[in-house]
Amino acid sequence: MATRKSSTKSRKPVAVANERGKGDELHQLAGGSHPQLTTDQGIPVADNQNSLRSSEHGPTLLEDFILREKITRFDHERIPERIVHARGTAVHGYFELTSSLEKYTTAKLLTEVGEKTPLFCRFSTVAGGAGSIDTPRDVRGFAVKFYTKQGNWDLVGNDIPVFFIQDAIKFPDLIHAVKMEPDRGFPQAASAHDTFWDFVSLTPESMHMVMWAMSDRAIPRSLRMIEGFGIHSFRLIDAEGRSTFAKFHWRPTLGLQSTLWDEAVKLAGADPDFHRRDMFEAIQGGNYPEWEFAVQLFTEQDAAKFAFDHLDPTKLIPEEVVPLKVVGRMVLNRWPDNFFAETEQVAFCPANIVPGIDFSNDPLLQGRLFSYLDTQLSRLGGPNFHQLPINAPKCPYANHSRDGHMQTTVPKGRVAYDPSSLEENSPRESKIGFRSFAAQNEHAAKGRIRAESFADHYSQARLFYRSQTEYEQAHIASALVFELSKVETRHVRDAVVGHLRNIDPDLAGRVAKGLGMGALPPAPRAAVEPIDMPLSPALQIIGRMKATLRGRVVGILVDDQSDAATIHALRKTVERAGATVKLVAPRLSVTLSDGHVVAVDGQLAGTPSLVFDAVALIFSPEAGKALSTKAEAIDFVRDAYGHLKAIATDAGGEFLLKAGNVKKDRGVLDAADGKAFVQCAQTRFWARESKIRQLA
Ligand code: HDE
Repeated sequence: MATRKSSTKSRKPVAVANERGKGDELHQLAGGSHPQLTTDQGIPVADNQNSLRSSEHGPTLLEDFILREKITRFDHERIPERIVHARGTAVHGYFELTSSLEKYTTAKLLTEVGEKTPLFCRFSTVAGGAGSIDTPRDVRGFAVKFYTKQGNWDLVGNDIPVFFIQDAIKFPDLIHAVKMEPDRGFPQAASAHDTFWDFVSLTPESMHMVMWAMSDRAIPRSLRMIEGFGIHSFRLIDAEGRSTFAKFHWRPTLGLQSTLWDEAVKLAGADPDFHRRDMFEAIQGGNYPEWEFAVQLFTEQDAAKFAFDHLDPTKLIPEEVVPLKVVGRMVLNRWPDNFFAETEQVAFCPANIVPGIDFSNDPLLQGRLFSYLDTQLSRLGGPNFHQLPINAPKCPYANHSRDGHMQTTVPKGRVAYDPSSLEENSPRESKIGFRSFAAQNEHAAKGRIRAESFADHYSQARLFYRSQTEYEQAHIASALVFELSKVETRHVRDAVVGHLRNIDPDLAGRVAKGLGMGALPPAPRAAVEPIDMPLSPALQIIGRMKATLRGRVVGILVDDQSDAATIHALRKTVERAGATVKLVAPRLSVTLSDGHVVAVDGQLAGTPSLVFDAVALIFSPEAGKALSTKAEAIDFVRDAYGHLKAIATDAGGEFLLKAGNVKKDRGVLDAADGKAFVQCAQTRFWARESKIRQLA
């Protein structure tokens, strides 16, 4: 294998290779001490600039094994992308247990307080391809591979606690419906099209998840500000083999935060890698994101009293019914060295569990237990992908499986079977090994069955909608109007609005009005009459935002002669609050009022206010006047205002406020009062929105 070292010191400019350039000449020019460049067979390469040709103007020779090897390797650089969750961002970190669950489980990572378990966490969107944008309206995958002492545990969850379907057999249909339509190949990474809404309108079990997908949960501000859920009920198994059901939750210490739809749409153009870059910068800057790990624990008897079936993955257990018990934390603190080797080649699988944890009979989970290994066999090219460093357990592992594509170890000895007596060190089963919970089988007829207890499709959709703040309800209604306005087929729009009538008549009315429908379409007959459950404010985002600026980014727009003292003071106050400051200017360097030439972080046209959580405008009156005629400067302030962000300004900035038609409110304040600005920047000015935007 070729080894590569990057030397960062004293790099001299590399000469451009001319047609006669030789590798060793270039090597000398580049300086430093570099390992010998070789082929994959270890053969030293003398010229990596020119292919072997029969003469100066003659054809290239087939004999050029160096060229052929290099191009062949290049041709095969891509592996099939994931059929879902193709676009992902992953980080290394650790899990630390803070409270033991030994009463419930023998899984060591959940019983040894203070123990740090290394892990790899991959966040993803679901519908788009690997190169798609980071900010579509979509569910986010939240997959964690814990490298425990008892083998790998993969908790492969999402940022939404329920799912669209109840049975794995519907997954290919759901995904075919949401992905690009097969005849036209669009839209990419978007649910706003006919086939998705056609499918969900004919699948009422999806209605609860549809509410979540239309809410601001589906357009997060940062991957550091999303929750994670294992969704399904799992079992914890104690030393006596007794089982307690568990739902797993991740809660971000930065609090929840989302973007507005208009912001998400514009971010897609301003920075298609917005979430990946945000995570990268946070990790590189030492601002390690953290999540609490919590469980909801309940018994079979508790479950019998719920108003729903906990094995139905379209249902959640409200925190108000079964509280969350925080037992640990996850810290992400190391960016992968190589995107392909780690983020792309990592293979998560819900079937990877450790002794002390077991599955439930959730029919969606049961299907998933098959799918992941199956898809990974073809995505990673054979059965030995567990040997890749990112997938391999960090505890010893040994068995009698052998051979296959890409066997990278060299097994020794004659025994590859069990039982055997020929070798003393052949792996054997052990008492502490994995045991399944001895669940009693129901003595019932086999069949393609959907349990009666799965039939209520609307009560929890109603619970979700009605538990939101008025602002979030307006966003859900507006998202539905946006999505359905892109649906060309009338009867599909009608069918969806019909379902909304069963969820909440007010919501149905708002959406129908937004779509310009005359009379409301008929509501379908519900298999089970929906009930009004006690509201669950824990389902909101606004209610779960934290009054903090920690981990956020504030943009200060400046120009030549901007007041250095104001910028300095503002920066200090904002940084003290745990946020990052970035300077933006029409050019990459400006001369401030104190004569200092400052290199800024972003050029105005390429750094809109979308990428910040709050902004400040600090200009001389002359610069303010000049900028107030420039579209990119006007957009900067208008978008910040339109996205309900705090804006601090000095006298020069007032010109731009005027040009952006910004009406003063509590969120528009004097840059001299840094403390007040920091206070305001911790939230968004929700009440502003209905004054400036058409909402459903
Ligand atoms: Fe997945 N899912 N899924 N899924 N899923 C995959 O596995 C599948 C479901 C989730 O970062 C695939 O290696 C079926 C629910 C995440 O690499 C595939 C069903 C939840 C990731 C697959 C579901 C998830 C995947 C594609 C219905 C939340 C990305 C590539 C029964 C609890 C993991 C791969 C990563 C990936 C199948 C439903 C989460 C095809 C059949 C519900 C986070 O195997």
